[in-house]
Amino acid sequence: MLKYKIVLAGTKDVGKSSLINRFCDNVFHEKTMSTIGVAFKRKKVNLDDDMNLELHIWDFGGEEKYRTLFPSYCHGASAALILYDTTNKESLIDVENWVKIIDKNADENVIKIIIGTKIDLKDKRVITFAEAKKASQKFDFFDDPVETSSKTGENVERAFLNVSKEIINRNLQLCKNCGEFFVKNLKICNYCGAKAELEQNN
Ligand SMILES: Nc1nc2c(ncn2[C@@H]2O[C@H](COP(=O)(O)OP(=O)(O)OP(=O)(O)O)[C@@H](O)[C@H]2O)c(=O)[nH]1
Ligand SMILES: [Mg+2]
Repeated sequence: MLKYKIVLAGTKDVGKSSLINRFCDNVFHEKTMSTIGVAFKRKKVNLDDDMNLELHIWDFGGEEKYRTLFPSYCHGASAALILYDTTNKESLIDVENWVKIIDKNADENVIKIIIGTKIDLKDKRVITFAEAKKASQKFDFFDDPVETSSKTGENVERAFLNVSKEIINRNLQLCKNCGEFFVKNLKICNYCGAKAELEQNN
């Protein structure tokens, strides 16, 4: 089973741990404890074509004092999910700070994706999809923002599936000889030994 590391970032209380809990355990709590330092969960994801992978999901306390931990955990991450809270303007402004840390510390081809949270709180919404999309274009995020609710579960799975598919896109290649997926960097299919053909988008 292929294993990929992903990290979640975002302002305190933006809903990082809640998103992970909904995705991994299908639960939601109105009251949560702030994450102290770092937390970790794994989750198997099944994609089309019998493609399975395991996500190793790292969660960080958004409190200022824990931010110093974040850079060292960026190393080796295939994707970084940066969250903003659709009911909190500052959380979208803070996205830039997280992007800077990720750009400085993560691998060059890390997938950055922006995720809005708490869309069930419709009356409290202060950030439109268009505003978030602007940020996503400015900071070179992969794809449009995905707006989620960990309370109702809306779009939570979609957010992680989008990321998983892109991880596969960037890291694996379909062997034209035997039809298996192999790790692109190997440049040779580790199932049948065929030499990899260069992909057009590379
Ligand atoms: N209504 C609603 N509340 C949410 C949602 N997601 C999170 N919350 C609430 O927001 C609060 C903070 O959620 P957490 O998941 O602990 O936030 P966090 O980003 O992990 O916070 P730190 O660990 O302190 O950085 C909790 O009271 C959650 O119940 C959501 O989708 N809808
Ligand atoms: Mg947390």
